[in-house]
Amino acid sequence: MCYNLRMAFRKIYVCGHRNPDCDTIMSAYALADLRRRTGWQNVEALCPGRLPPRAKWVFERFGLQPPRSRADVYVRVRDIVCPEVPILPADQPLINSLRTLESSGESSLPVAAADGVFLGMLSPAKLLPLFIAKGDLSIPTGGAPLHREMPILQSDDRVHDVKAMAIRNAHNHFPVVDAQGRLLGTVLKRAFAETPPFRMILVDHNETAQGIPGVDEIPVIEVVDHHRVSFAPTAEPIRYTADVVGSTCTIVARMFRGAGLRPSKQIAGVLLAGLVSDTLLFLSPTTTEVDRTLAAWLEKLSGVTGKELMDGMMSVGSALTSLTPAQAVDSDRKSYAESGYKFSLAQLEESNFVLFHRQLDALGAELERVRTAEGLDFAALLVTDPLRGHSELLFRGAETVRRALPWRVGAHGLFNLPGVLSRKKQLLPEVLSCLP
Ligand SMILES: [Mn+2]
Repeated sequence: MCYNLRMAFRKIYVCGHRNPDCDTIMSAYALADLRRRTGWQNVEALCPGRLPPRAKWVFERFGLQPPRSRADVYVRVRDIVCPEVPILPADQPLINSLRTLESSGESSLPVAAADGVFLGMLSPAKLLPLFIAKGDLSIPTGGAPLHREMPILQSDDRVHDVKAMAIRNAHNHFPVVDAQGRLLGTVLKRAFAETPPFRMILVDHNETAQGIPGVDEIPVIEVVDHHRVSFAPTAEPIRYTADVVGSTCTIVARMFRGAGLRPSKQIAGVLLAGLVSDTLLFLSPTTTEVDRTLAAWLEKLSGVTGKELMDGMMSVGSALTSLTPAQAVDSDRKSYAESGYKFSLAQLEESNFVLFHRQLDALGAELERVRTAEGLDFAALLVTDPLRGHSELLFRGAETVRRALPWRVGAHGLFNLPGVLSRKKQLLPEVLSCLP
């Protein structure tokens, strides 16, 4: 009857940025493996949102189970249920329940029916009239007067939403039930004041605004990244591994080496896939010698070439054919707030620009919709052809920024960006320099 009492205590999530790309997912997956191999427990890589088709292809290629997709990591009431507080079965003789209550040191304990449904709390004060009338403690616990005056929490409630109420409430513990009214256990009032039982490792990003929703509720213990630093000061020391290299997978591969460990054949393949996808098979100007050196090492360990993985990923239905315009714009979109401007830059890799030009109206309308819905000054979509090494930019919003952009407008009213492959290293700096 007492199911789900073992809570996931101190789970460590490894998670990349929202709208995940291959580098973010592969680096999270491989880093979780590295941490487990170096003795950490309860480490789990997450995919923030939907697994993109190209990432799915990589996991299938190596016969691996992809990381679990999660929409958010908000801390829920079920996560802070205290496993030490017993649940009293309704059919147990009252005298036994009173003994449990006494040895627990609690002022009251929850009672559940045989089907798990919460009946009420057993507390000595409520029992006094019963003692006086009968003095019979052989009745079942469920037959005794129970009380239900305290708030009953739902297991799915966000801790954030019920915290203030719980702390102000006169009761010291709260029963937690699921959607069917079944008792999961008890949350102690003090649990609301404690740090949640999870920890977070961020990969391929360090700005919580770009992270999985809820990431700011969980203490970050480590960051592995190759982006600009915008991380808030921390209360305690954390591990921070960053470098100016072409992919986060490169850094994770180097961490394996640094620990004196070799990734397995499959993990090496996963790392290689993330590395070539982020460096666009070494064509991106973000590529460094370190990326090439580690790619060669990963090729040896995995028995596949980077080219083979890149071809495989590119052969999987492009975003423009397999997704709606809304999904395509959202699949790899990052939001920024700079110099009083709020904006969003999306990027797609596509080697067939005809597909792009055919959907211009729909994609433009989607950018406009996102811009209005999120109160942005402008929103743009960079479509990059990694094979030919250039990009085109679709821009909606702030006319002053648009006019300041350094590129020529070509056919279809799109900006032509020859040689531009990297949003981070080429597009973003130009955009930032255009903000008045
Ligand atoms: Mn990356």
